[in-house]
Amino acid sequence: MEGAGLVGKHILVTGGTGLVGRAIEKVVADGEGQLDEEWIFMFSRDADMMSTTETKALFEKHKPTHVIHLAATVGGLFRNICYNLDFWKKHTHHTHHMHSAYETGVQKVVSCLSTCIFPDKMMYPVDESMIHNGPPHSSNFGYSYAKRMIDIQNRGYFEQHGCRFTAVIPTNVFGPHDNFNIEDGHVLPGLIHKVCLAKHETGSALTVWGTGKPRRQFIYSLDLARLFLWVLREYDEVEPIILSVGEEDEVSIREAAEAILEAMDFRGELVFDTTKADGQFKTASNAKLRRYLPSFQFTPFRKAVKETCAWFNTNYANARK
Ligand code: GFB
Repeated sequence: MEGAGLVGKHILVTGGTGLVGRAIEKVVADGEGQLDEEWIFMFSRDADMMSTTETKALFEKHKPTHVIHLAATVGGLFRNICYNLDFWKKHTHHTHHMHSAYETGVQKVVSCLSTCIFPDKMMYPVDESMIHNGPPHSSNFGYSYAKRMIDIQNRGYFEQHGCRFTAVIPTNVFGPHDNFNIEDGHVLPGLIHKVCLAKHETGSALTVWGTGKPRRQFIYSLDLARLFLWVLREYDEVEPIILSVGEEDEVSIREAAEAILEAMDFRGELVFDTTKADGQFKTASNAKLRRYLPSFQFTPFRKAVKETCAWFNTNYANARK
């Protein structure tokens, strides 16, 4: 949103066309942007954020005062298992934005981590103080170790240069514009796509990978987007913050699959393929978030699943899948 003569913040959103970037764009367009903010949503074709030269040129071109860094290579459990080395390599090069931000005097950078970076076999729930307390789950060690280094750099840029760079740690995000690819994507979009295909085959079942027992704190991308705006404007710590629904709202993979069956009006049976991995335990505490925002309202899970299924049905032809 640009108000004549009022623009004070130039906010660059890298990875602006992904799941979270699109959600931020929507909440800003729906009225949550402020008059003194100009938002720039970057396409991946605008710059390769793994290149120092291209990142520097991007910052020189847009001269942002604030940055939300979402550009990343992401995938569900099964993609992480297959490509740990690639995830590590890509994400260790995904920190050039911080140096360019420092060099060009950016006032604030918010980078995006994920709860899967927490050490495996911890006391649950995990909280922000535990990120570096032990090795991550073996399924995604590449992504996890690389992402942890963003937190190290945030602390370093603050201590050596006084920069206000921070990071958020969302739990499992889902919503419109997700990657609905069955092999590579996360569980909810993957199952939604599978149901969509199964609906066209009579007598077909929905195959859920693993036992269905792991539990996840799913966060709707539009809720996360609203929290990103709050972090950008008001959260002043360099220490990261977990952005999640409460532990009481954690659901099992079986319950998540049932919510999709209901939303897609699919009557087929649920079948569990227990030859496939279950992944990690990662129940996270949102106590810190609640201390700041005690009355923030999350969209009820089933409502958010319904909206996501409706979006996928409507946008099937062009959805990432
Ligand atoms: O979303 P997801 O792939 O990632 O969920 P994680 C995996 C869980 O869902 C496991 C079960 O318990 C799977 O056994 N599952 C059931 C399925 N059916 C399916 C299906 O069709 N597709 C998928 N993908 N899973 C990721 C990390 O962990 O969390 C990433 O690996 C990332 O790095 C993400 O950070 C947030 O929640 O297990």
